[in-house]
Amino acid sequence: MFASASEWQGSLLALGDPEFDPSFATVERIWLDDECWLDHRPGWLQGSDLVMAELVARVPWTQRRVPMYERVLDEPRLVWWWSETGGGDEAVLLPVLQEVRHALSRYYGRHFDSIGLNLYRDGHDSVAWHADRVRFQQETPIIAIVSVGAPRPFLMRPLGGGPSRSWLLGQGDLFVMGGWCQHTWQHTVPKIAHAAGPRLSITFRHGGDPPELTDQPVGQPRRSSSSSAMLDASGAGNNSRNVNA
Ligand SMILES: O=C(O)CCC(=O)C(=O)O
Repeated sequence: MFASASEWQGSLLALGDPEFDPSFATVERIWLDDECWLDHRPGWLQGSDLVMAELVARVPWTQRRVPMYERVLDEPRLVWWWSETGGGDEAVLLPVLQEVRHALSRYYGRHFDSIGLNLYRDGHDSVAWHADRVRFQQETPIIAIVSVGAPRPFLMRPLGGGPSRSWLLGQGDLFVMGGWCQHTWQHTVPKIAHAAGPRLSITFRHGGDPPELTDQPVGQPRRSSSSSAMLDASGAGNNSRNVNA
């Protein structure tokens, strides 16, 4: 099993002091439909292999167990979670991740207050189709993911049917889901036959509960009269990249 930083054979080219572009100037906004958007910037976090190696080595990874088909099985990935309001030892996190969190808060106008880590050790590790439970607390949550390590396919599909869309995420890529994504779309990191190496996703959320033990089925999309105002206030309702920057 992949267990220590020394086993991580990242590209030497990607090693170096971690840094990122806090202006988000080169982020591309992709509209999945009228209400759901993504922000994507390949290679946004530089020095990502160093971040990967450090996190793998210092995080006290948790193996959660999930009830499945009348049995209790290991969840197919390792996780760890920190939040501003309690939970997780901040000393474990690298300073650059807190800098990323603050930069995301400034740019998106939301107070990102938690950082969740998912470690996919090899192609057997995965996360099933789901939408984040934070949708039960917020209408238009923004979830930002910085991926490090070997790229893995990340798929999204509309709730209720339709073709899925796929991105390869790893090596410092930034991927942000906003608008109604958590209500009307699902996402997954599927198992693959041959992973080039481990991948770690660093997820930034605001105002939610700790991550759920199991991925829950997506409920009906919710709508309210305040949705437009919320979208506008977050910068999610228009194409401007500079709102709250
Ligand atoms: O690893 C990823 O990119 C996805 C993680 C995810 O879906 C989650 O934390 O809910």
